Amino acid sequence: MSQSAREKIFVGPFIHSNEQGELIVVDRGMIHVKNGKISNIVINPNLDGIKNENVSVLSNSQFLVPGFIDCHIHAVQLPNLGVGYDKQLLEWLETYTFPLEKKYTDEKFAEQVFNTVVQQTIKSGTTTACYFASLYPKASIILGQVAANKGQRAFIGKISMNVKRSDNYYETTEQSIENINKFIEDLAKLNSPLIKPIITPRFALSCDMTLMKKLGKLAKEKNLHIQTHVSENQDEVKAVKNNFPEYPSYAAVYDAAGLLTNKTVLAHGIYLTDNELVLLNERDTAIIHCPSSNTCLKSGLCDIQRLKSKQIKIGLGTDVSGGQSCSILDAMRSALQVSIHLSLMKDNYKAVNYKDVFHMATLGGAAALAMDNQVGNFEVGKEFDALIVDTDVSDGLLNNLQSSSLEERFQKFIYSGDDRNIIEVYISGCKVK
Ligand code: XAN
Repeated sequence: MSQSAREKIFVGPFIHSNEQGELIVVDRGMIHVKNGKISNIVINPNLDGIKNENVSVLSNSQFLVPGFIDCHIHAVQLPNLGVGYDKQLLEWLETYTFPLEKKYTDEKFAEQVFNTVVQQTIKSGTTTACYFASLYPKASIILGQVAANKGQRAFIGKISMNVKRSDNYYETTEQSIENINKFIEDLAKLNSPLIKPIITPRFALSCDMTLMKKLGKLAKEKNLHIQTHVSENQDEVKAVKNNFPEYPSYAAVYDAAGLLTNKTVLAHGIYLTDNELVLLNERDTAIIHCPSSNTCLKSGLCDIQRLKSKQIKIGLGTDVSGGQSCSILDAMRSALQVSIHLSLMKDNYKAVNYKDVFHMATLGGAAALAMDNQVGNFEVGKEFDALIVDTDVSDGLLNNLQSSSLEERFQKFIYSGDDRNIIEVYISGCKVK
């Protein structure tokens, strides 16, 4: 790509969050992008002397927002989207999920599914995805290749599980360590600055302490991110207590393995105790809120206001296919509804609002993944990962029957918009939709 193609100026309204979670609404600004990064931001710019060829002026119905960050999505589970919600977690895994995941020894199938996942998530505005990939290293590399080819920023997690199963859907400890090392090596060969490996023990019921400790050590040696699940379902929590009676809590099991770091994201966390939250806060470990999955699998209502009050970093996840949609916009709405349901059940409970869920889907997710110095909002020096939203597309569902302010149109998009309103998607300054 030529130098001028890597230089672009966007002029128009933009909306983003700051570290405090406040919404910043700019009616007219200029964002200058050079080599994928934001090089300058001017509020109420004067365009005199600026070369037209690189300038995109947004129309009255358009505005820019930072790209969405899906902190927890199972790429391999996409074919099960929308089915299997008659069961709860542990039965759901056995009945629907593991049988599907075993099919990824078929590399053609893997490529087909992953092309769809990456395409659909980009279309829905996901500029960074934190993927649970496959138990199989080859399929996991294919996911990395597809994300790199389509220009999505992604963490790729080859799943580790060494607890013996009668269907052979596990690795021995030795295979598991060999496979994860080879996976990390092969993923690096893709040579994409957008793609990173993430250490992915499935959960404490799929891995023994020996494997978890080895994975914790590997993450430390190679300074890698870590992802897993925690306290999603009451039967799961009981089973973990049963399997690891020597540890005081579920979080303590991970801590003993060295898996709780400032680059660890734990999906769900519905049933964490106050002591566990203190531990996570001390380790600067994030919880990823997966409201759609928590509802579909009837896992429970995660109280994110409680997590916030304990200063826990919170990101948002679609958790496909526990969750029924690969759109982070849908996850934002599920988060709003779960919080409203909690407020109906509890006295003096303040539900989160559209600004809070937008923060979780952008800068909050970036902080959860310890990459808020890189992405999440519009700041000079950060990567330009952004969406152009248009609330007046001809085939869209948003009504524009009366004039509304910029923030009202933003609200409409959060509550009632969809991928048709996301007309352009940029990742590291490159247009990918
Ligand atoms: N725990 C899990 N929870 C979930 O929502 N999806 C999964 O695939 C899984 N595995 C362990």
